[in-house]
Amino acid sequence: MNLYDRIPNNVNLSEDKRLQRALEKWLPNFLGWWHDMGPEGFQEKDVWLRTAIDVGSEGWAHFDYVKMPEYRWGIFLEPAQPDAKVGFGDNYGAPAYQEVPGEFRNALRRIIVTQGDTEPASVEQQRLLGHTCPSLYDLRNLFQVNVEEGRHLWAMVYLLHGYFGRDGRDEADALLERRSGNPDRPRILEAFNQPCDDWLNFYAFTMFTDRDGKYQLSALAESGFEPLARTCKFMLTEEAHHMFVGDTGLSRVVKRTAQLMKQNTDEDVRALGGIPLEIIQKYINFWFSYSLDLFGGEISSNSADFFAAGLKGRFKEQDQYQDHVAAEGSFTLMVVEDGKLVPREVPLRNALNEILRGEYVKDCEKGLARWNKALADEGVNQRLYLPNVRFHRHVGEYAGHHFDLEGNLITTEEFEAKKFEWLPTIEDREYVRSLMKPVTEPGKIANWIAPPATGIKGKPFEFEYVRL
Ligand code: BYC
Repeated sequence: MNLYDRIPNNVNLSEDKRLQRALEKWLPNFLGWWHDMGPEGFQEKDVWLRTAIDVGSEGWAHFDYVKMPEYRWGIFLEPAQPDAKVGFGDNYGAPAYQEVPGEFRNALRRIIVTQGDTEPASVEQQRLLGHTCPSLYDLRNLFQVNVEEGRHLWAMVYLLHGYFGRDGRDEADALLERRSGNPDRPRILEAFNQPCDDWLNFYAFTMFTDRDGKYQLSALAESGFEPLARTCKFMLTEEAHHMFVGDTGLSRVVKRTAQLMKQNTDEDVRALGGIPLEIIQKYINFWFSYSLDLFGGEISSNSADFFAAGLKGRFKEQDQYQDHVAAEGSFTLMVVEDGKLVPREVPLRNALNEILRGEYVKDCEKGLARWNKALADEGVNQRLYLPNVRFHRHVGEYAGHHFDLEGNLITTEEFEAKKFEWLPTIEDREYVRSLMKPVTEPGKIANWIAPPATGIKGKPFEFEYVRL
């Protein structure tokens, strides 16, 4: 563990001078990007942050006040497994790849670049949120998420520099050049070009979009390219907190709305400064559907190729499956043919995006159950739900068609007539934004959200998580 190197790492960076020099050259570019595109207005403030210092399950993180630009972004991989094997696909059982196999080079680089691109993108999307935080606790959580996305970028850049030579270095540079939402040089995946400019968006993003991260990273943690697998395994440790922020954040908004609904049953919670359940539902519809797109097409030869090559597995490939070759078998999904939804059987390997998406949906449903419990606990009868997976899709079989919230195929006219009931309107967004007034006194909380059940790492909610 080289914790006090310029780039903290557990990969013996100081023994690989070429790589060390390359990464040290990239470091000031990263800091320049962080300065320009990281959280605006808080760079000089002390934030009570968790920093990764090890990879063990116990005591891997250290908590203290840090100014974000001084955060120790490090490169941490889970320890190598002796005799690691390719765990699935056509090369199942062969020794794991320690170097990039020539025939898979492009595919692997593309996966790593796509993963890497999401990390700075999310920081860019969230860069103005600090100005409207509902509490110091939430402000700190935002910054925690941001610095760790920065570290996840480092993780992918390490792989690009360490294993892909010249074109890897070029790709690492390009990761700092694309910009979320910029029409000329957008981020690669569409969810990462959507604005995330209020805290309801932030919680929905960390609930739904970060959760795609969990599933993609889990699939890559199975990879036969061992450096990628080891990197992703450790990234997943940090990712859990990001989803916690989203899940509990939405739960707290729902709880507060329910409390306000009870205060005055006849009245729209708007009159009391709350966020109506209808608007929360529209934000769920929006971010859930965009996040579903992140799994790629339902029928995908890319996913079949990635699996065959042993690069990207299924969720919990080793624990959940017996047959790791999956060369036979099929999967039935609904497709649109001649204006109708009909079942189609496709080879299992071509349906792996859809299978991963299915795991993700099950996980999201648990979040919905928690929020609905918050409603029930407050004695409110209304419930929140996930729209059908076909609703509002831009990638895959359902893109180019319209579906209602139950997944029925509808016409463009029918969709246009209903979309304001299903997705956030400009007025909804403006209303939510109008509530976003910063609350920065320790222990205080904005009116539209309930306080958290507990603070962070044993500290109370009243703790001064950010010194302003
Ligand atoms: N947007 O065979 P297809 C995270 C493209 S989030 C735009 O259907 P494939 C995080 C695709 O590139 C996790 N384009 O899909 C969260 C292909 O292009 P070509 C990020 C898209 O390739 C919050 C074509 O459509 N990690 O970590 O099997 C904060 C056909 O592709 C999209 C990863 O994504 C889209 N949504 O799967 C911070 C893992 N979807 O070949 C971080 C790495 C597809 O026609 N990425 N296309 O030019 C992958 O494994 C795959 O690239 C995807 C797509 C799962 C994204």
